[in-house]
Amino acid sequence: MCTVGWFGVSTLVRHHPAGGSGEAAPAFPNVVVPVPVSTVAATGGPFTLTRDATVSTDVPGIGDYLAGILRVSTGFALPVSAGAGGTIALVLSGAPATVGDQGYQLTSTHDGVVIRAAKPAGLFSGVQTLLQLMPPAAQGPSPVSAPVTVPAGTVLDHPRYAYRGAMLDVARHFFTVDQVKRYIDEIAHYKINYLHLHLSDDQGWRIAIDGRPRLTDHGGSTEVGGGQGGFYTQADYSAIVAYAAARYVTVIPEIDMPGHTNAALASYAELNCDGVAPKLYTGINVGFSTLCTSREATYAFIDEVIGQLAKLTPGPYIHIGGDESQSTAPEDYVAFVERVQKIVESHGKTVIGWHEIASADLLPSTVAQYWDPAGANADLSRAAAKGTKVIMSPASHAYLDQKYDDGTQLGLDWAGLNDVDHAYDWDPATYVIGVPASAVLGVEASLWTETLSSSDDIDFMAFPRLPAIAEIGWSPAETHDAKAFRERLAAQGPRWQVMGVGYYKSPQVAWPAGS
Ligand code: NGO
Repeated sequence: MCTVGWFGVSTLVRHHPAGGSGEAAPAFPNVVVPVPVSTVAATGGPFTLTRDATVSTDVPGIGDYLAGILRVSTGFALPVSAGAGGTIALVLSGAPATVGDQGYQLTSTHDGVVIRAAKPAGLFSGVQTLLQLMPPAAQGPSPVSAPVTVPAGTVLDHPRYAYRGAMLDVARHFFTVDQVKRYIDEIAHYKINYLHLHLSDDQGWRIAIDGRPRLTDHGGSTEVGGGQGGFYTQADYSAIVAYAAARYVTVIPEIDMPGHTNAALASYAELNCDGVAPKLYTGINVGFSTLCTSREATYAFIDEVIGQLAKLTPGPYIHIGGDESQSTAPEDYVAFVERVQKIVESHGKTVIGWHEIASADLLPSTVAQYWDPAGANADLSRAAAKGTKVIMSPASHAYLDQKYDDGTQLGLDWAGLNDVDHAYDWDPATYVIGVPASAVLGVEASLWTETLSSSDDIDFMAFPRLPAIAEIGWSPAETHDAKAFRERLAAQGPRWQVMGVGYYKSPQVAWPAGS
C-alpha cells in the first residue's frame, strides 16, 4: 500500500499494525536508510520531544551523543542519566535475541521512546534510526521551533552482514583529522561500522612511524597534483581511532604493498632493489612501483611499520593492500604476501588485502577484498572454497569515486558510470562467481581521491551512493527494492541540507522541494 506519509514522502507499508483498538494506525514512514528488518506502526502516537524530556542510558557515551545532537537542534536541556526511566531510554536489556550483537528494538509511544539492545553497538544503531525518524531539523545546527516528533511504532532491526565498511583514500590527497572526523560522523549515520583508511600509496605516506622520519617528512610532503600533502602524527591517528570508536566505527589502517609504494621507496633507498630512491610522484598512473621483495631490509621495514600500527589499532584488522603489483614478478608477489601475512599475525592482527592476495596461500583468518567489476576471479573462488572470507567492493557499484554520469566533473570512470540506481543494483551474495553467500563477510564503499581534495568533494561523491552501499550491507536481501529505496533516499535530502552535507542531486531520485 502506498500512501503519502511523513515529509510528504510516499511510504511503502510492509507490515500491518497489530490491531486491537479498532483505531487504524498511520503508516510507518518509509524514511530510514538502511531500511530496518521490520517496522510496525502503532496507534496513540506520535511521541513529541518536549522541553522537560530526559535521556536515560546504560551506555553514557551513547546518551551523550544523542543528547548532544538534540540539544543543538532544540535548545532543550535534555539531561542524561544512568539507568532507565528517561523519556528516551537506551537500555542494554530486554531486547529480543534476534537483534544479536549489532541490532536493536526501538519502541515509540506517545509517552516516550525505548531502544533496547544486547550490546552498545546495537544501541548506537538504534539511535541512528531514532534520529532518522525525527524531522530533518532534529539533526540541524541550530534550534528549531517545529516540534520534534517520532511516529508511534516498533522497529526491530539487525544487520545482514557484520562488516559494513567505508574506505577513504587519504594518500592521493591528504585529509586532515577534522575532515576524517566529519566523514566518520557521516558514515555512522548509515550504520557503517568500519572505516578503512588508505594511508599510503605512490603519491604519499600519511602516518608517522617512529624511527622512520623520512616517510612523513619526505614521503608525506606531496600529493596528486603536487600539493603539500600532509600526515598524521601517531597522536592524530589515535584521535581519529578514538573518535570513530565513540561512534562504533572500527578503524582499519592500510599500508599498500608491495606496489603503490613510491612514497616509501622515495623516502628510503634501501627498500629499492637497485638501492636508489626514486623521485616523489604526483601523477595518477599505477603499477610502476614495488618494494624490493628479495631484500631483508624490506621485511625489517614492514615489521616496524606493522608493529607500530598494530599498537595504534584496537580493532582486529590491518590491511596490506596487495593490489596492482604489476612491477613485482608473480612468484615474488606470492612469497611476499605469504611472509607479510605472518608479520601481521605476529603482531596479533588479522590481514585484509585486495583480492589479488588470493594468488598466495592465505592464512585461515586472512580476508580478501574484491574490487574488480568483472564478477569472476579464479584465485578468489579457490580461496573462498578453502574458507577465505571476502569483503565485496566491486568497483562498478561500490566505488564512490566513479562518475555519476558523463557530466560529473569529479571522479574517474574506468569502471563505468555509477549513478545511485546502479550503486544499489547488486547483491554481495551472488556477485562473484564461486564466492558463495557464506563466504561474504560484508561490503565496503571505497572512496579514492585522485580527483578529490576537499570535504565538499567527499560529500558530493559519497552522497547519495554511500547510503546505497550501507543498505546493501545492512538490510535483508528480501527488502531490496529500488523504488522504495529511492523514496527513503529522498527523505535524506532535507537531512543533508540541514546538516550541511552537499550531495549529488541524482535525477533518479525525487528530492523534496527545497532540499
Ligand atoms: C583501483 C586501484 C586504486 C585506484 C582506484 C581508482 C584498487 C584496489 N586499486 O582500486 O589505486 O585509486 O582503482 O578507482
